[in-house]
Amino acid sequence: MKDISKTPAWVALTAHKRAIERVHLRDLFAGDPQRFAKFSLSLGNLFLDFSKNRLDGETLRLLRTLAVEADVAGATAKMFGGEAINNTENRAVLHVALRNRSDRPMLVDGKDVMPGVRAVLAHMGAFADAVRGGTWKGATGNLIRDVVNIGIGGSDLGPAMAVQALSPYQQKNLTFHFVSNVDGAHIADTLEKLDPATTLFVIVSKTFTTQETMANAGTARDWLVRALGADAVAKHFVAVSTNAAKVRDFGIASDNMFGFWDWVGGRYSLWSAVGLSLMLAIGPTQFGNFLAGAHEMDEHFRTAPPEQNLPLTLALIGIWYVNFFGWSHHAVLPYEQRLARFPAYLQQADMESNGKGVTRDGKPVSHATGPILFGEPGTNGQHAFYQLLHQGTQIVPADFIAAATSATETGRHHPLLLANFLAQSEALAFGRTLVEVVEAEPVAPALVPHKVFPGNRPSNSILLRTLDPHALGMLIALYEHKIFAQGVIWGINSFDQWGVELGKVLAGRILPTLEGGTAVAGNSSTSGLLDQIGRWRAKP
Ligand code: G6Q
Repeated sequence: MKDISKTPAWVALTAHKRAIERVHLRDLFAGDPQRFAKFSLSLGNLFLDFSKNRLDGETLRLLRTLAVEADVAGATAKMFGGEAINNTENRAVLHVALRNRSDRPMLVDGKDVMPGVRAVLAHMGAFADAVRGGTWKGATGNLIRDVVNIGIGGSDLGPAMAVQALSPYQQKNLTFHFVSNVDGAHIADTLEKLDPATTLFVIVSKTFTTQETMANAGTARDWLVRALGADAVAKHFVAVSTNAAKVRDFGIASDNMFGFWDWVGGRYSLWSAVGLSLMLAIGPTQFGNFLAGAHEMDEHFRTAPPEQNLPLTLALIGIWYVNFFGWSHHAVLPYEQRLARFPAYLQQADMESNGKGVTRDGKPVSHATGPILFGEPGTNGQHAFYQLLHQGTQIVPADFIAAATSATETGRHHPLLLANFLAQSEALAFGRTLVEVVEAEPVAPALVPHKVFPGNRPSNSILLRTLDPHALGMLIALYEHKIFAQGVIWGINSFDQWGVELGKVLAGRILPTLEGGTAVAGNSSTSGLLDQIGRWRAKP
C-alpha cells in the first residue's frame, strides 16, 4: 500500500507549510479582497465559508493533488459501488443506499439492495403513522404518549441527536426518551416518570447482543410485565436489528421488528430503521426529506469536481492542520441549541472512524490520523472553554455552524446568537494587536499583554438557511464524507472499530468478581480497586 507521507504531494505540502505558517490571516485577507468569494462554496441551502483558514490557492492545489495520489475518487466509486471497502470485516459500506432517492440500483454482491431498503422504509412508515395517528394502541387500549429508544453508540447517538435537532417538526403528543448507559440510574430515572400503559419501547441493536442494551431492555420488559402482564409486550416493544433470532428470543414478534443489513455500520445507521424514533417524532414525510438532504450531499460528493466539492474541501483542510501543522484537536461549535448533541454524535462518527493507528493492510501508520473532536453549542461554550481557543498555547481549528433563520424566532434571540457566531470566528482569525489594545481604551501597562489576542486561528463557518430535516440530512452527510475522504488519504479503514473490543472482554472477565464469584487474578490496580469496591459494597 502506498505510504501517503512519502508522496511528492506530501513533500511539497511540507515545504509549502514552512512558507505559509509565517503569514497571518490578516495579511491573507488584506492581500485579496476576493478571498471570501474564492474560498466559499455552497450546495442548496448549505453554505461553507472556509476563507478563515491558513491557506491560499496553492495550498488547495497541493492538497487536491494529495487526494489524487490517494485516489479518493476511486475509493468513492468503490463505496457507492458496494465493494467490501470495510476490509477487516469484509463488508460493503453502503449507508448511501439507505438515502438513495434516485431510481439507480445499489448493488452488494451483485444484488440490488434498494427493494429491501424501500420495503423497510414502508414498514417503518406504516408503523409510525399508526402510532402517531393513534390507531396503534397500548395493551389496555390507551394511546402511546412516550417513546423510549433503548440502544447505545450508533444505536443511540443518531436518533437522540436528530430528535432534539428537529424538535419543531415533532408530533406534540409524543415525548421521546433515550436510554443508553448500563448505569441503572439511566433506565430507572426514565421509567420513574412513565406510565406503562402509554409507553412504547424501541429496542435498537444491530447485533441484539450488546450488554448495555440487553440489560436496559430486560429491565424495561420486567417493568412493563409487572404492570400489564406478559401479553402486553407485543403492543409496547418493537425492535430494530439485523438479528431476527435474538429479537424473537427476547419475545418481540417479527412483525414488530424492523431490519437492516450488515453493510450499515452502527455509526452510519441513523438513515436505516435505527432512525425509527426519529420517524416516529417527525413522521414519514419529513423523514423522507431528511434522507433527501443526505442524498443531495451524496450526489454532490460523488460527482462534483474537487474545486467545488464541500466534503472533500473540509477533509483536505482537516488534513492540512492535523498532518502539516500538527494540530491534534478539532472543535465543532453549533450556534443552535437544538444541535446540542451534534458534537457528541460527530465525536463517534469521526473518532471511531478515524481513530486508527494501522493502515488498511495492518502496518503502523507513518503520520497522524483523526483529531480529538469536541464541542458544545454556542454561546454556552464561549463562557466555558473558548478562552483556550482564543489565547491558549494550543491551536484548535474549529467549525462554526449556524442557521440564518430559526423555527423559533423569539424576540432578539436569533440576531444575538448570529452576532456571536460571526464575532467568534472573526476574533479567532484576526485577533487584537497590542496597538489596537492600547488605542481602544485606557489600559494599565501590566494588563496589555493579557488583552492581546494573537488571532491567526483558523475556522470554517457552515451556514444553513434553517435547521430543517433536509438541512440536517445534508449536514450529517457532509461530515460523513469528510471523514471518509480523510480515512482514504490516511490509508486506514474508517469502518471498523476493533479498539472498543478489549474493554468489553475485560469487563466480562471482571464482572464475576463483582457479583460474588471467584476473584480473577489481575494487575494490582484492578485487584486493589476491586477490594475497595467490595469493602464499600459490603457496608454501603
Ligand atoms: C458504531 C459502533 C457501536 C455500535 C454500538 C451498538 O459504529 O459499532 O457504537 O453502534 O456498540 O451496537 P448494537 O447496535 O449492535 O447494539
